Order: sequence, then structure tokens, then C-alpha cells
Amino acid sequence: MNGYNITTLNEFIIRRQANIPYAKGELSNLLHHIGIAAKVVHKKVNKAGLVDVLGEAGEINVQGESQQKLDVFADMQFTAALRNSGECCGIASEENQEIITFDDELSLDGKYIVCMDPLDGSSNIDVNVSIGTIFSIYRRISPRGDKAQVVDFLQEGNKQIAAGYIIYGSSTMMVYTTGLGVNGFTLDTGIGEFCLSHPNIKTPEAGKIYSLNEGNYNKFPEGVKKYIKYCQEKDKKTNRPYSARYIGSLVADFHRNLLKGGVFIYPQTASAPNGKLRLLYECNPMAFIAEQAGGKATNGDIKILDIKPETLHQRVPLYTGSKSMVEKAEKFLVESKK
Ligand code: P6P
Repeated sequence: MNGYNITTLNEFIIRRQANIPYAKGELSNLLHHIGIAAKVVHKKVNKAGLVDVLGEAGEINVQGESQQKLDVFADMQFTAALRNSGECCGIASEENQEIITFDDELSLDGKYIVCMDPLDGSSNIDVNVSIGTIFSIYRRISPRGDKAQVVDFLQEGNKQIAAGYIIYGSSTMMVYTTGLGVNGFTLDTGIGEFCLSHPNIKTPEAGKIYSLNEGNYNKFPEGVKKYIKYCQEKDKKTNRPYSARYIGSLVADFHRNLLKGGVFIYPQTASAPNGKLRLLYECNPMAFIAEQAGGKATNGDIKILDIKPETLHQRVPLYTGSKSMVEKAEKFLVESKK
């Protein structure tokens, strides 16, 4: 703590490192570099309306989606920061079909790999809606000194060492966990530091917000349709139905529900049996955070963190948020299958 009664992200990381036996500072250094890239991307996102970064970069990413210029910029910034840290030997990014391996000597000896969505929700950039960066950190499996292998990235989510997101919204926040709870840091642009603003976040056991794209209603499983109707019924205690909130930006929808309580669902549909969201760099990091905050995250059946990934860009259905709300939705799914 400095004289101004502020705990910066770096102070927090270093203090927490002291609590982790045998921690030699590699993870701290990696998180520090992620923080640097977050500040650089914040600056660009914040000016998106002014500087010529709107509009498409003309490229198509592995999702078959046109890449917005900020997507490309964010991917480059986080890739550079992770390479510069010397702690990371490779990354899997939404923006690249294959893994990226870092071949310099320092990075080859790196202990960690990172899965990331450098700018999630980028279709919202041009309309000034909150967007985000999502990251997930694992210890590598392949021998240090060798190039990173795909096997390093196909680990269950319960093997994550750390996970977090940066939300570029009315303020820019970094929220992350290393398995010792969830903490949120707000960027103070006056001093250029992420400052601890949301210590030890716990998501409410129950909430009043349900969040999913009801435009897909006709394609939803019967159980999801029944859960939506349940949310719309009058609640006996408050005599009012739940509120429907859906921004269409995972980080923004997840963050609101994390703080206020609620459930976010991106279910399987007839046309997309595995839903839309990616296991490695969207669902696993969010699931780690949700569970660390006392919430829950499943694919409607099993815990997201227990799913063994088969491919880098694998999709899974996602039901996450307040524990009792996720379990209620799961109950409707089970009953509809009977
Ligand atoms: P839909 C953004 O493209 C994204 O990947 C997530 O951020 C968001 O939750 C989801 O897709 C929105 O998808 O089909 O509702 O527009």
C-alpha cells in the first residue's frame, strides 16, 4: 500500500506471490505484461471513434468473421506482450487458426502457455458497446526448451493456473483469479495504473437477471425454452419477473452478472449443437472465474472445467453465473429430456 491508500495491480501481484510457495515471480511477470498490453489496447479502444481503427481489416479470422482493425491490433499487442515477458512459450488465439510458438531462447524456456480472445465482442466496436479481452494461463506439458506443442493447449480447464478478462467499458477493468479468489482492478488513467477496486468478488447465490439471445428461441432446447418462461413468471417474493439483459458481448454480460447476480446462457441449438462460444479462450477462463467467485459454469450437464478439449477452437454450450440459477436451468433441461 502506498501513501495514497491505493493498491496497484503490480503491488497486488507481488504481494500475492509471497503467499504462493516456491513462486519465483514468473506468473507475476506474465500477469504484469498482460496488464501492460491491456493499457495499450485501452488507449486504442478508447479512441476508436476518433482514429481510423473502425471498420474491417479486410481479413477473415478462423471463425469466418471479418476482422475489425482493433481485433488485429489487440491480437498483436497481447502477442507482443506475452513474447516480451519471456515466461510464455506459446499462445492459442481466437484470431489464429494454429498455435503461435515463440522461438527465442527465453520464451522457449517459458513455463506457461496462454489461450486468449484478444478482443471479444468486436462486432460491437462501431456502436460503442463494451468489449473485452479474455485470457487463460496453463503450465506447459511439453519439455521446457522445446517449442510449445498443441498438447500444451488441450488441457482441462481445471488445470488453469490463472484466468481473467479486461473489460473496455465505461471504465476499463481487469478481473482475474489465480485460484485464490477473484479480484477486480480499475484503470486510473490519471496515474496509468490498474488499482484494486473490487477485492475478493463473490457472485450472489441468486439473482434476477437472465441473459441469452432470445432471437434464437425457436432453436433452443425445450428445457431452455421452459427456463425462459419460468424467468418471465411473476416471482412470488418480489411479485415481478426477472429482467432480461443481453448485450451480445460475453465479457460485458458476464461481468454484470458476476457483480449483480444472474445467469448467462449460450445454449446448444438445432443448427449449432455445441453452441457458439469457444472452450479454450472464452468458456474455460470465465468458468474458472465464476467458480472462484462462488458461482457455477456448466455445458448444461457437466462442469466446463472438467471438459477435455479435443481441438483448439472447439465450441461448447455455456450456462454460467449464480449457482442456484444455473442449477434451476439445468433442472429444466433434465426434466425436458424425461
Ligand atoms: P450472438 C461476440 O461475437 C460473442 O463471441 C460473445 O462475445 C457474445 O456473447 C456472443 O458472441 C453473442 O452471440 O449469437 O448472440 O450474437
